[in-house]
Formats: sequence, structure tokens, C-alpha cells
Amino acid sequence: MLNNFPLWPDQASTMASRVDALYIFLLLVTGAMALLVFACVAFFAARFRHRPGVRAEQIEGSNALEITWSAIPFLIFMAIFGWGAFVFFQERTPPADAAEVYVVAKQWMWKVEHAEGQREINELHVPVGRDVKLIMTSQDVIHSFYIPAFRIKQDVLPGRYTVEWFRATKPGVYHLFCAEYCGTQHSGMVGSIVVQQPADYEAWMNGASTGPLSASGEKIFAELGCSTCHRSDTQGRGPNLQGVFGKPVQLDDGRTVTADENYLRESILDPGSKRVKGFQPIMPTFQGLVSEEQVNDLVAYIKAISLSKPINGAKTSANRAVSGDSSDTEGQTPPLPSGSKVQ
Ligand code: HEC
Ligand SMILES: [Cu+2]
Repeated sequence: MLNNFPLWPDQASTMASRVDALYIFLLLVTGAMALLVFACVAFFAARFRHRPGVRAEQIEGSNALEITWSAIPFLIFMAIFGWGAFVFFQERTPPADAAEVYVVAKQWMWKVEHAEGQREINELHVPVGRDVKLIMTSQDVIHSFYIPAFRIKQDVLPGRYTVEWFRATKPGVYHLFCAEYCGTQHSGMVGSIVVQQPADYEAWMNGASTGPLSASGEKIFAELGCSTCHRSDTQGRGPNLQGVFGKPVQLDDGRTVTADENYLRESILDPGSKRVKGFQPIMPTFQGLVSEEQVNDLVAYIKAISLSKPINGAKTSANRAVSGDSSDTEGQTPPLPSGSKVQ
């Protein structure tokens, strides 16, 4: 019904109709309230107008009336709150098996990296009907990744990851806007979201691949010497990173944190801030040595070696290292996490 009503953007994601329903409810409630107020103003102005010889008389106090006009708005506001919170949590909680796409914002463009390795600028190709999680960061100032047709918007901040997700429901090309004023060419920081049928998407995917992000990550991991300390056995000076993602990590100040994307990112750029229990503070910072894209690749790599089925478990790989088994290298080329395959 809304498709032909040009005040509304397309509804092209599973969130769109939910957000719209809430918004229409707000419009109806505020519209009805405005009507009620204006109707009362008009009615009372006519009913109690000045008439010659009639004296105005004060009317005071009615508990029933006051309770009614407090209770009804209260219930309406609680309904708006409850409904809003429900939609908010749906929009904030990416499904666990969503495909992952890394987004790096900079003045004034969007750089996009798919877990499978495709890179795009100011464009994002996605298949219809698939949950997609965007893991976003900024190279400079605050930006905001806004897709009106999907009804999602999320600030993109320097120095950390923020996340948003969607499931596109309709093939087409949709606007992408930066929704946070970010400098002189902010208005040019736009792009398009290309939603394709799975078969078209697969064809596009196969045409542009430079290999999975986790593979570039593995290369960088070796080039930067991460692998000298982080080995796939227990002999390294740093912790074995297999299986770390998504798990609780004990820190030497007694805290326990979950190893999510932000934790991995911080461990690489600011290793001193959270030190793993039982290890020396010898890891150098890589701040300034790696680009945002390289950090994303490293994070994707660490996630890949964490999510793939433990190839032999840390124990066995330690045993193998001791016994000098040369097939140890198979532990360093992880299969892709299953979530990143196109169905
Ligand atoms: C000189 C040795 C050394 C190098 C090189 C090194 N690390 Fe580390 N790393 C450590 C040590 C020791 C720790 C544990 C103490 C700490 O948290 O600072 C650690 C912790 C980490 C953690 C947190 C692990 C956990 O179990 O919670 C991550 C992730 C990490 N490093 C990634 C990297 C990456 C990526 C590189 C390369 C860009 C790298 N490290 C290079 C020594 C190193
Ligand atoms: Cu911007």
C-alpha cells in the first residue's frame, strides 16, 4: 500500500515494515491527540463564549477527570515504549549465522570488504533473503551508515567497531547515505546497495574475488611477525589464537572479557589495555603500522581459525609440535567459517 506513496522509501528489508508500523502508530496517536486538542479548543471557545449579562464562574477539581487524563496517556506511552524497545532489540541483535561484511568509512567514501574477499567502494552487493551483518569502523571522523529502504542507521566511529544487520527482501538498487555530517563533501558520501537474486549474486561474487579476507589476514599475520609469538601450539610467547574468538578471556587484572571483534581489534592496536592472564606485556602495538582494512583482515583471520572446527585441539597440536610432525602446517590454513558461504 505504501509503495505508491512517495513520502515513504521502499520497504526492502525485514525490518522495514516493523519500523513503519511503529511509526504509523506514532503518527495516528499524535494525530488523534492533535485533533482532540483542537476540537476541545473550538468546542469550549463556542460553549463558553462571552455573553452579555452572564458572569464567568470558576470550575474546580474532578478526581475522575484527572485520573483519566493521566492514566490513558501513561498507558499509551508505555505501549510506545514497549513496542519501540522490542523493535530496537530486533534491529540491534544480528543473527548468529549472518554473513559478515566489513565496512571502513573515510572522508568521503565507503570501503566495503566481503568475508569472501570482494572489495567494493560506495557499493554493497548482497543477495536477497540472507542475513548480513556489517562490522564497521572509520578511518577518520564519525560517519553513519544509513539505508532508508532497510530502515537501518548506525554511527560508524573511529577506533572501534559498531555493528548493524539487515535481511534484504526485494531485489533492486537502494540509496546508501552518510547520515552524520562529516566535512565539506559529506553530502557526496553516498552509495548504493545492490540487492540481487542469489544466482546473480553468486555470479557477481565469482567475478570479483581476490580470495577470502581471512586468507589476506593470514598473510599479514605472517608478514608482521604475529606468528612468531602466536603459534598454533602452546610453545609461543603469546597465547594460541585458535578458538579465542567468542570465548571469555581472563585478564591479569582479574577481569574476564568476551573476545569479540572489538576485543581483537584492541588487542592488535592497543595490547597494553587488556592483558591476557599469564602472559608478559611483550606484544608491541601495531597502531599506525596497519590500515583499517588490514586490521579487518587480521580479525577475519583470527575469527576463521576460531570458528573452524578445532582441527586437532590445542593439546594435540602441542603434542605434534613436540613430536616434530611436519604436517603441523595444516593447522595454519583454516577453512572458511561456514557462515560465509552463499547458499
Ligand atoms: C612479541 C610477541 C608478539 C607479537 C609479535 C604479537 N603478539 Fe599478540 N600477544 C602477545 C602476548 C604476549 C599476548 C598476551 C598478553 C597481552 O594480552 O598483551 C598477546 C595477545 C594477543 C591477542 C589477545 C589474545 C587472547 O588470547 O586474548 C591477540 C588477538 C593478538 N595478540 C594478536 C596479535 C596479532 C594480530 C599480531 C600481529 C599483528 C600480534 N598479536 C603480534 C605477543 C605478541
Ligand atoms: Cu560521512
